[in-house]
Amino acid sequence: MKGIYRDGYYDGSIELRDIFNRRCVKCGRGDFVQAKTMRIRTGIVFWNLIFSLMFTCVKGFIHTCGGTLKGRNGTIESPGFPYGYPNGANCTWVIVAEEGNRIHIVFQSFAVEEEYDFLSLYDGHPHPANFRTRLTGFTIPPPVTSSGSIFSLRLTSDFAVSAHGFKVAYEELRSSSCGNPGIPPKGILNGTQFSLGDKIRYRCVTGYVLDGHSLLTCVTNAASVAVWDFPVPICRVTSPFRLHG
Ligand SMILES: [Ca+2]
Repeated sequence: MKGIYRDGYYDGSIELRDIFNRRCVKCGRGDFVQAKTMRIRTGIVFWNLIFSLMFTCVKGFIHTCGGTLKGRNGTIESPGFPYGYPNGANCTWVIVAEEGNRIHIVFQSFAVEEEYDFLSLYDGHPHPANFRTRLTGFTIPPPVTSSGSIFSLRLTSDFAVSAHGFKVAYEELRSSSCGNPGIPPKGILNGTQFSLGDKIRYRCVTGYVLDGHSLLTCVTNAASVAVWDFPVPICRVTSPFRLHG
């Protein structure tokens, strides 16, 4: 509150000086000092009132939710899903896996007001140092795997306009599992086993071509953790020039 008060007072002073420069060039010095004192007092009361109201409104406006989740797998839904999350949401979910395991999340639904509401992902506890990415809009994001045994999600929404929200499935990954890497838009995945040595294959629906490796193998990296040897490919629309050429 101290900072807000100071800012409010500072703005008031600037305004007074501005008014004096523009309108009171011909005022007597005594009148000006008296007027200035009165206006400063009025300004302090005014800004105090405005910022007190703002603080009260903002405090009452925030909708907190979320929690800590443990267990080998489960789902998380935004509050009110799929009928819309509340305005002023500030919800944090922290998923805690067994030591040595990772957490793999797969989005089943995603719709938040683009560029005004966000779902932030943290590779660990929800601290800025662990920030991984910020999601917004209406496209289902690809699956995400944590690097450690803790993963956090934070939903924040502004004061107006909602959307369906999100639903995400999470599961613990043992060090010998790569996890389901997901299916890109217009893609088809062949393969249901995602552990060390398993292979999966991608292709695209008619009219689209694969960009990337079609065959992925679950291998061990330098840290003895199971990972896919290549990133998930994407499907690009077939070039019209190639179709007609
Ligand atoms: Ca919103």
